[in-house]
Amino acid sequence: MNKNHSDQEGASRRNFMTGTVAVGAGLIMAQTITSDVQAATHKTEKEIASLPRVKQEMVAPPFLPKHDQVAKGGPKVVEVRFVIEEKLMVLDDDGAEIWALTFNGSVPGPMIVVHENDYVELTLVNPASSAMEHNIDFHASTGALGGGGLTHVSPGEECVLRFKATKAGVFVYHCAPGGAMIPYHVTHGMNGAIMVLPRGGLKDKAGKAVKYDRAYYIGEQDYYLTKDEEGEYIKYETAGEDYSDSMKTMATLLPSHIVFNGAVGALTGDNSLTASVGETVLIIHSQANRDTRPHLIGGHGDNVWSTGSFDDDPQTNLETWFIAGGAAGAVTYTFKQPGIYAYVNHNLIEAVLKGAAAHFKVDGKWDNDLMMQVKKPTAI
Ligand SMILES: [Cu+2]
Repeated sequence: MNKNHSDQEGASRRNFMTGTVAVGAGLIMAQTITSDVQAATHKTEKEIASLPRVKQEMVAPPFLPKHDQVAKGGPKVVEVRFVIEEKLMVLDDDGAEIWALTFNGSVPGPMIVVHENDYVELTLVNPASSAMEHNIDFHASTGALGGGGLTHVSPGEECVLRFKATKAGVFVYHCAPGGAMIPYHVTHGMNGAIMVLPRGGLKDKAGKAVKYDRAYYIGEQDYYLTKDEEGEYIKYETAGEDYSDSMKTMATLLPSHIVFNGAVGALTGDNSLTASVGETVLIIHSQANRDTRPHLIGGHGDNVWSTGSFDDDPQTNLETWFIAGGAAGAVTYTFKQPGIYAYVNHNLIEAVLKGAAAHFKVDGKWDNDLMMQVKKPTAI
C-alpha cells in the first residue's frame, strides 16, 4: 500500500514539476509538493529496520550486477561491499603503469544498481596492507560531503554507510580524502558510478517504457604519469610513492592517458563489448574528473540522459553527447547493422592518441536499405 502510494506521489511530482517550474507561484507550490513527497517517503529507523534486505554481488565493469529494470515491491536496503585495493596496473604496452587506488580492484569501481528510494548500505573495507586512508563521496546521496565525511577509513579499518537514493539517475562516486589527495586519488582510478532506476523503469520522452537487453558501464579515466629525462615513464615501488611527481604533472592539466575502463585497449579486440542487431543496449558512461563527449561511430544515441537525471526526458537521436566532469550519463541504442563499432570520446586526439576508445562487436544481418556499397573502390 505504502509503496503504491509513494510511487504515485513520485509520478505526480514529476508531472507537476514539468508543468509548472516556469511560473513563480508554481515554483513555490512545486517545492511544497516536493517536501510532501519527502515526508511521504521518510522512514524512521524502526521502519528502515523492517525493510527487506538484499545483498548485491559486485561485478567488475563493464558489466552490471544482476538487477530488475522495474522494481519488484517496495523500497529495500541494498547491501554492497567495497574492499579497497591499492595495486600496480599496466596502462599500455609502452611501459606506462600506475599504482592504482581502487574500489574492489577495478578502474572504474563496480557499478551499483538500485531503485529510487531504496537504501544503499555500503561496507567500506580498507585492508591493513594499504598505504593510505580512503573514503567515498556518493553524488547520489544527501549530506556529509556525499558520505565522504562519515567514511574515512585508515588501513586496517572498515565502516558502514547507509544512504537513501532519493534521485533517479546515474551518478559518480569517488574517493575524496581531502585537499590535494582528492584529485590524486580520483586520477589514480578511485571512482565509479551508481545507477538509481525509477521504480517503474526507464521511460522515453513520450512516457513509453524503455527496456534494455544488455547494459554496459564505461568509466573514462584520465591519468597523469610522469616521464624521466630519457622520456621513459618513471616506475615506483609502492602506492603513493609517485605523489610529488603526480602533483606536478596533474597541475599541467595535460593527461598522459585518457582511457576507458582502466587501461588502453581494456574494451577493444578480445575485450570488445558485444551485442546483436535488434538488441537495445544501455551504456552508462562516467567521468569523475574531466568533461567528455561520447560518440558511437556508425550509430546514434536513441535516448540520451546526458546529465544522468532519469527524472528529465531523454534527448533523442543524438550523434554525440556531453558528459560533464564529475558526472555520469546514460544512453540507449538499438543496433540496426552488424559489424565493429568504435565507441569513442569524440575529441579524436583523446580517443586515438590517448586511449579513449572501445569497440562493440555486433552480429546479425546487414540491411542494404540502410547502407550499401554501390560500387567498390576501383580505378577511375
Ligand atoms: Cu582513496
